[in-house]
Amino acid sequence: MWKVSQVERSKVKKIIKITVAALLFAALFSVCVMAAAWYLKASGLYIQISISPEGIQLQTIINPESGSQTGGAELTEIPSDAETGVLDLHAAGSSVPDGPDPHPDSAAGETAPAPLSSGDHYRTTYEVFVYSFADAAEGALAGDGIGDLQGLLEKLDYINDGDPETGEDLGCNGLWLMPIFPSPTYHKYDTADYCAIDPVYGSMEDFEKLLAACHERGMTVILDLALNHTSTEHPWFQKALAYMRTLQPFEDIDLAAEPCYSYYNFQNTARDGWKRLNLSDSRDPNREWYYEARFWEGMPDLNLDNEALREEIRNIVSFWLKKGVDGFRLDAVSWYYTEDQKKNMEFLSWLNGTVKEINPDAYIVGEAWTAQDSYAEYYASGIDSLFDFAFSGPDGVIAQVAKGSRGAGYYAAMLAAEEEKYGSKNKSYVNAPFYTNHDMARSAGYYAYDDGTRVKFAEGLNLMMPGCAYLYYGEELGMKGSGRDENKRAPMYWTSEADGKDAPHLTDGPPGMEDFAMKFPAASDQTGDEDSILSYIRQAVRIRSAFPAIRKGRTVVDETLSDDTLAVFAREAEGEETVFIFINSAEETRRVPLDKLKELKAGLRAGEEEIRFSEGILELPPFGIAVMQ
Ligand SMILES: [Ca+2]
Ligand SMILES: [Ca+2]
Repeated sequence: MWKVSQVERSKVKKIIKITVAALLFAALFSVCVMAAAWYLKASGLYIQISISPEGIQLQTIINPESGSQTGGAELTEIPSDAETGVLDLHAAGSSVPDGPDPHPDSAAGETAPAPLSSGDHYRTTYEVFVYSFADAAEGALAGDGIGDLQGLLEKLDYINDGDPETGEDLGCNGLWLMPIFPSPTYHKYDTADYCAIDPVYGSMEDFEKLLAACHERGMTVILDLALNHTSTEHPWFQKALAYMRTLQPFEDIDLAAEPCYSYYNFQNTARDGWKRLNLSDSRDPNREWYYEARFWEGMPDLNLDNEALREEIRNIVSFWLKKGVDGFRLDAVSWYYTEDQKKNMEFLSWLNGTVKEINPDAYIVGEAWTAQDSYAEYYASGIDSLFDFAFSGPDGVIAQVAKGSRGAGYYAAMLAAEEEKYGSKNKSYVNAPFYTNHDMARSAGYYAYDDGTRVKFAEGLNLMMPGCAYLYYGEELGMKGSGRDENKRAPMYWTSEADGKDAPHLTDGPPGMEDFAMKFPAASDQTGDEDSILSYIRQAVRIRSAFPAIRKGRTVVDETLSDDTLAVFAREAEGEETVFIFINSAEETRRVPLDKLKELKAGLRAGEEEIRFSEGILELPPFGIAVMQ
């Protein structure tokens, strides 16, 4: 029998009383919080708590519905501007102007730009992996499934048809060719001869034809130059090995006997990052030899301290510059001297001086895949550009904003902050923004369930950055490719039809590439569809070309209008008309009252809704970008 004592009964009553009181209190508290939130929202104010490495910040945000002019606290320190003062496009409390708007529903208005001078480095450059881009339709190299220079020439109109009035090309005015020199690998980052063309890609004559065709179209051509290492098949390395095989037991190295020995780093003890040499036919079987090879045994690191090697490098850059090449993309500059940034910068300064002495208009962009503060330092070497890794890849600023884990305000604040950072190292630096490259997973895989809106928006963010912006081939289609490197370098998706007119240009892709299906349609199917990713990117490149201030200007954030998901900033460049860029990263339309800007010059619509400017109100749909003046 279960018995309850008096004492226990009173205990139970007490517990019930306390529970009821606690529930009543919790309900009352919730009602108070909801009422407070409703009040703040109604008065146009949100409060957001953000936790960042700088600490916890309380941030007030404009209510997107009410459009109230409450200012937002800045996300990161934005450089102040003594000359122009704080940008303020719409003072709080000012009224909407009267009268009809001259461009009530306009998203066009940009005009065809004049070609740039060869010394103008503020471009839009297309990165091409020749192997996978286009197989020739005619000639000796046609039909082998490997892209070549002739195939690239046949498809050059796709990149730039030389007529700024047409809208059927991408409109890029720069071309970065991934390595085209003879090499035993498909990717060709291990060079066997720096002054020749890999026969799989074509002849020197093919290259000269391509270069001339690019220049006719106002495009510059930069070559990928890997100077951290060569191929083991390079004659320099082979000569060094041949010499070492002649060494008698315990014979000292005679540096004068074979200069190429000093082009590399050899030693007799094993170390991390060094590979053992196979010298089975050596006359000195008592000695083991190791050579520095940081990336892979087929890529021996060069000893860039060697004066004779520097003379060879001078001759190599001179050879290409005299041919008319416009500059170089330098591979792996942070690896030149292992963990020695000072020496890397010394070599870059020397190389920059050497190149500019031959052609002052030549352009150099370096790949230093490091933390932002580290690659920012490299600007002090004097080279024009460094790839802006902080904004790139699946975790960079661009993808974070396109995913929604950060807002457009963060993008603008990061831009202003990095411009200050790079400019403090070299006043004439040219930023090199890019979104993805041949070493990164393609962006179509970054956003689950995306219908293309986020892929477009992200590339729009890339192409609205100042400097020389880079576009990796196939990203304008939303091509897929991730995992192993070969997948990131898949055949350009010209057409899905095996017998279509673009079919002869289809390549087979690198050996070892996995079989996978594309997510978005081929180039032939996206052409003519005004809502396609390709059409969006063609438009973005055109806007970039039409407004020099977008490319050359510095970013000045309007802190009154900007908030977490709305970026409003000016681009100001000397001698160019200032433009104002509006970016909405929110999932709802923003209505921005403006009384100082009169014209919607261009718009990038990632979704279905149009961008409108009417009666002093800019209507910016989700993931929309507007350019105003
Ligand atoms: Ca071919
Ligand atoms: Ca090295």
